[in-house]
Amino acid sequence: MNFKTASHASDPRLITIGVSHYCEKARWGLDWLQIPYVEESYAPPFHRFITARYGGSSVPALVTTTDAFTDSTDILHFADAIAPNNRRLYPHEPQLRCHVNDLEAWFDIQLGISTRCWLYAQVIDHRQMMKQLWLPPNSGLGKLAFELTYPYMRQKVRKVYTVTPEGAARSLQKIRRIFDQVGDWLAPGQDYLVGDRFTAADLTFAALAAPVLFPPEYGFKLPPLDQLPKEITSIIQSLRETSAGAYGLRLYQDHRCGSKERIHLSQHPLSLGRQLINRV
Ligand SMILES: N[C@@H](CCC(=O)N[C@@H](CS)C(=O)NCC(=O)O)C(=O)O
Repeated sequence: MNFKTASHASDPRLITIGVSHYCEKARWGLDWLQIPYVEESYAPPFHRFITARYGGSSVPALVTTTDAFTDSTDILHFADAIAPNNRRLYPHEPQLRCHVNDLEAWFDIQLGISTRCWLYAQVIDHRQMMKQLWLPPNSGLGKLAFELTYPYMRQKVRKVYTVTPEGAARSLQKIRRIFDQVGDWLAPGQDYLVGDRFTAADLTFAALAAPVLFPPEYGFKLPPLDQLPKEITSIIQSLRETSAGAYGLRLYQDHRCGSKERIHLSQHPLSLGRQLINRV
């Protein structure tokens, strides 16, 4: 792969909150499918100024010269349709494709929401940790904006994502059930969830499980495990040791190309976000 240091005006823009696992799903998809793009990363709630322009609210959003996609699944489908044949994330065979779509939707709705709730419950009150997670490095004025908006955002996150001790406990139970189910689906010797190739089902599982696995290859710099409170690390460790956890980490090791090569492109001191470029 050849990564250059300049973008083309026609490259799609991927609007993200860098740490978001739904954004990681889209970013990984684009990296895997070898689609050049520029990532524009914002601390919440500033992403909304951008996503609103394209008829969306949440991130990721992918903006091309002709279209805007405001959901991670739509982004993967769009990218897949223009990607080289040997990288495709959705099989051509209708039955396999249907199975991949079902699993992706299930992970989106059940796993992604639970892992987000559980992790936020652990870290949302830790101001410094949240600054590290929400604020891209060298974001200039973003630091001041974070200080001003953090109390509001903390309340908002608690309310919108039901981040309560009970919500976190329920989420962890659900994560364990999903991990058990995925472990059962992976018969011995079977490397992937559907057929014998890496698909959007595998990618979605691993990206949305990342908040409870902390894979080193994640496409945004996560704090090292030893910086996290002990109770969190022991849960992460126990999930890593399950067969679904090991499978998620293996997918990251074997298939998460691109995350190391992405480089800073623009670091204007007044920028609230950052731009990253990935050229293939
Ligand atoms: N179904 C959406 C979910 C995306 C999502 O929940 N994004 C969260 C970040 S993890 C977000 O943007 N939250 C802030 C907001 O809604 O304004 C997708 O797959 O793209």
